[in-house]
Amino acid sequence: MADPKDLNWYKVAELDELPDGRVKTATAGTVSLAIVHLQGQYVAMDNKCPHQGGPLGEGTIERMPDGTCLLRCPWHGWDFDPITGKPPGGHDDPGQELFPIEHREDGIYAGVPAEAPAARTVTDVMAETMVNWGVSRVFGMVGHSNLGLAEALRHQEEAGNMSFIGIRHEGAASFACSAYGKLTGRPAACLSIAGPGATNLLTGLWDAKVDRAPVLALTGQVQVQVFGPGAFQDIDLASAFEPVARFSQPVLQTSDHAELTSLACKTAIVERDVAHLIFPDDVQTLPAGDAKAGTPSGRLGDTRITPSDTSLESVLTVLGSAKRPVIIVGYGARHAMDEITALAERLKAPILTTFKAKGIMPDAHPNAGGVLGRSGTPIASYFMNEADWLVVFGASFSNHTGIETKKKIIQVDFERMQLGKFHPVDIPVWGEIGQTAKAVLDGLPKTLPCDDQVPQIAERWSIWRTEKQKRSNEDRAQGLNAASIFEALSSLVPDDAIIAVDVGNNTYSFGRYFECKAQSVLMSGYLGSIGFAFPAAMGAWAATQDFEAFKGRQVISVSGDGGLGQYAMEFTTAVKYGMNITHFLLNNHELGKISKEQRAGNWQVWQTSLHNPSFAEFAASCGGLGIRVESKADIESAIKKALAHDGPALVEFMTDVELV
Ligand SMILES: Cc1ncc(C[n+]2csc(CCOP(=O)(O)OP(=O)(O)O)c2C)c(N)n1
Ligand code: FES
Ligand SMILES: [Mg+2]
Repeated sequence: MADPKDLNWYKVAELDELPDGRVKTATAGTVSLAIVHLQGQYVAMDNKCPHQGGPLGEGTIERMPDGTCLLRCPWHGWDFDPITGKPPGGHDDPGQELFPIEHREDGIYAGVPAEAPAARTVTDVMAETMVNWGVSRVFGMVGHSNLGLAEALRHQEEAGNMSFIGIRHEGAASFACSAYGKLTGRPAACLSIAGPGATNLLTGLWDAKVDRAPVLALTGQVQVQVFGPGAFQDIDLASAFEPVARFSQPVLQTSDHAELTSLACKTAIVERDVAHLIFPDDVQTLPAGDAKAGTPSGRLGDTRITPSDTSLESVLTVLGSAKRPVIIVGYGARHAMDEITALAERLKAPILTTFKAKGIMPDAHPNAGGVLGRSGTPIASYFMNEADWLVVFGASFSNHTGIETKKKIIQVDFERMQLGKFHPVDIPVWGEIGQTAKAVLDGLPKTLPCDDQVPQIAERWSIWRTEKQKRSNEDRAQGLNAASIFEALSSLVPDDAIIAVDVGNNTYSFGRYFECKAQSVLMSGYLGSIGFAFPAAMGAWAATQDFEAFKGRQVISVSGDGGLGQYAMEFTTAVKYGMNITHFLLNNHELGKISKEQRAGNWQVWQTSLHNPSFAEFAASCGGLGIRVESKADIESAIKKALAHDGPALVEFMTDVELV
């Protein structure tokens, strides 16, 4: 045995804690020990049973008919001599490793050798590579089949390169990553175990995929040698993730670990899609020696591509003679609004947005025509109907937006597959959106024949604001109306807040009534998943910590009671990590949108009522601020108080299901 002076000593039991004839588990540094107390003697032995790693400290000491005692493993009953740690029966098996014990005045101590510095593993190389590619945030749950990888992520967190958020449901991790990617264009990673942890990730990953957000999914897996025959938590992850992940590969002993990770990160960033790595348990801790980590250097090109001269000519010819051109922007245009706004000002034309792009054009701008479509305003639909040409930047022509396909259309997009996606357009233009808008503006003739539509925009807003005011005064004595809530939020939410919305009538109302200044709006667009808002706000909050450009921006989420019910426990995650998120809940005790659909479709209203807790009390019991609002007079003060609260807050508005 080593010289006691070279050992690290840890207290493993109080003097009177462990009755004679008993065993318990104790941790000395990072070494797990079984501490035996038998016939006045203490023994410390390696806690891990050599069979399958069962915890001997949770076993039992049994007295045999011949008077000898045996320590029995709790899992499958292997026996050990409690004093020597050897198996009974004179095997030459060396038995369990023993560690020296000291009886001191204040307790029983065990001495364990000082830890050797951790050897660099393949997952260390992979985590370093992720960091080099800008992955600095991981949401997930650590567990049995990802502990080696988790250790590598922990090393990166300790070095200040990465931050980890432990969620309550893996679905929240992938939604948070999706929102993080939608907001920043950069991937965060979500971590899960094999089997159920991995399958829980799928909804949020689909959300990211269909809305073109980069995400890195890291799933644990069973050991390589039990792949396939249906071992515990062994599901075919490659097949389960195949349709959602643009890149999905198992990490094997023989893989080029740095390059595999670089390709995963590159796919997520360039394709704006899901990349997935599967980590078998036994591969995660393989030694990597001094293998170099991968980097993005020389692997990414400039994205500012300009359209061809021919495409530009066609656009300029049209706009040189259009009478009432109208610009429509989708979320893909969000980084090009300076150029597009300049073009709109020159054309004296309105800019309408899709719902997903709500907020990328401030509603107060003289050229802003608001949101088009089902969650939109009559202003936007008026201008679209009156237009002779629609100039569409970075929109995907969803049914929800309903861009009128009978109109003459110029469509500009960075992605060739997006051009004429659902139907032909008159002029498809392939180019980066900002570059294209600028080139069009620069090429326009000095005088243009188009109408000045700007005064009409102001008139239309005035008509709509009068209508909103009327709705905000409605009261059936059955709860608050949505118009008055969003009227108050429009004036009180900070100009540059990040707002994650959900799905349902609450979200339609947000689209119609909330007037954006410079807020960023995040939503589950094409997937349209209820439950998105709160975990998305966690993702947005993480972005405010990770990126200079988002620092200090207030994070808000809005949902209905159905939506919040799906991920409500994540409120505890927000409290644990001190996330400054303010959630506004429209509680109508109903899947309101579905009842409305049942009525509209001449169905019976069936199974849409909800039995809720007091969400305000729930928020408070989680350790946050919770406020319940029942009267219109209290709306503003509740919003102000919640926004001023430093930490997670929830305002529960008791709303009228009909007044949406
Ligand atoms: C994951 C998921 N399940 C079901 C739906 C269908 N769905 C759309 S809106 C909605 C009702 C949402 O209710 P609530 O959050 O209370 O919003 P409200 O319409 O009452 O404002 C449901 C169930 C969905 N979009 N996503
Ligand atoms: S793990 Fe100890 S007997 Fe199986
Ligand atoms: Mg509801």
